[in-house]
Amino acid sequence: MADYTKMWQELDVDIEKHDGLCEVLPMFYENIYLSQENRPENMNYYNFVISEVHGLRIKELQDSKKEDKKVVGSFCVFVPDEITLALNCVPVGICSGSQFWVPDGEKVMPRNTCPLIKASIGAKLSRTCPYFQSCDMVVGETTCDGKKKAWEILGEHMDVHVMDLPQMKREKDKLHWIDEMNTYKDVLEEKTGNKLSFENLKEKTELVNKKRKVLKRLYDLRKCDPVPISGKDALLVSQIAFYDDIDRFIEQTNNLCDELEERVKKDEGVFDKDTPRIMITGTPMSIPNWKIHHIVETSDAVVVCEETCTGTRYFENQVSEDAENMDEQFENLANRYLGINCACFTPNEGRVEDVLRYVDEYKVDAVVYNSLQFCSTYAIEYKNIEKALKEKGIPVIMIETDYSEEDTGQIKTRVEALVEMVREKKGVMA
Ligand code: BJ8
Repeated sequence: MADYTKMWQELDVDIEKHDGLCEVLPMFYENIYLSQENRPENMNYYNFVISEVHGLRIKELQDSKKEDKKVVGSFCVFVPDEITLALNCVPVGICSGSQFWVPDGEKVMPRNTCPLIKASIGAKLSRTCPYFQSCDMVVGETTCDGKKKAWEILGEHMDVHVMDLPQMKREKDKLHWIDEMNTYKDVLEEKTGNKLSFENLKEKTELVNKKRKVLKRLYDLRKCDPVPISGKDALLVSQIAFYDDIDRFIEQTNNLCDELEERVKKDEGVFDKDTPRIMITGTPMSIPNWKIHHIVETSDAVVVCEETCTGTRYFENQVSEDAENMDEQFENLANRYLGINCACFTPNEGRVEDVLRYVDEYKVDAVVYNSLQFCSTYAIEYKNIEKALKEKGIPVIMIETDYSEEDTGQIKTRVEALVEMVREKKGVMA
């Protein structure tokens, strides 16, 4: 790997501390990912992306800055990439999935805060995330209390714009979200000196739709039995979608899907036919949070779908491309984004419907409800989802966890019991 020390120094990365992070990731990745058998060949691209996660991609971001592009970080799937891209900026989803950053987050936030939030703040304060260091600004949102307060802390260290996401989905909330997207556009126009045009927004809307389409294509292939790709690999692809170059990502993921289609034709899978099929629902899993998938897939089961923001919520529903002026484009954006069923909304019946639909579509045998610790909205929604699943005869367990490895053994025991129950029900021997 090339030596990127000079680039990191220029980004004011804490080199010594960052070395500590870089030391553990390759081994962690090797144990979890490279140990898998019969992986699709095209996963080599994503292996490469991970091996260069703080190198080549960061260099690309610096190169785009030289071309007068701004790098805009975000933490939530509600921030409209279409507008960011159309104003000649590069959107990146910010790292927030490692325990490495949690202690630094805890220096300024209470311990009983969601690990995703503590890790994001810790990544910035410790100056060990070159993505954060590359950002010209970050966009927060008012999705939960912890995040709202985190932006105030982050704002002391960098340029932060906060979008006020409504928490209901009435007509007036839609108008408010259109207004918020317009404000975001104004802020970016001011920052970049560029002007949003109908043509640019149309082009980038089509582009982001293409990204959604390829992710949907990947997920549709996971509906097959035997499943042609592991849940861990599919999760990795989704995670990388948040920060990779969009054109390249679309091309590479289409290549992967071509290969998976061939596998399906040959009835070839990564797990045996009839392996218990698990859906994970709940809070997002950002890189390198592969904990639950790894536990499930080392317990004789396979993850076939994630109803999360690093899963279906990221790519379901296209933005309508049918617009004659910018007002209509913004309305189309609002219609698509407000179709996302995050637990921050009330009511949020759409999520129950989504979960039940995916159970059928992905032929799910059991569900693992995964909630990051201290995320009350997702924890509270468990009861509704549990009730609906039980009525359908689908077993479900709730796991509340963080990024540490302390509870791995306990979680594994519970997952194994769930898998065993499914095996008995299906009459499949381990
Ligand atoms: S659209 S799920 S990405 S807000 S930070 S709410 S885990 S306590 S992430 Fe999210 Fe957007 Fe919704 Fe998706 Fe809970 Fe933690 Fe808050 Fe979180």
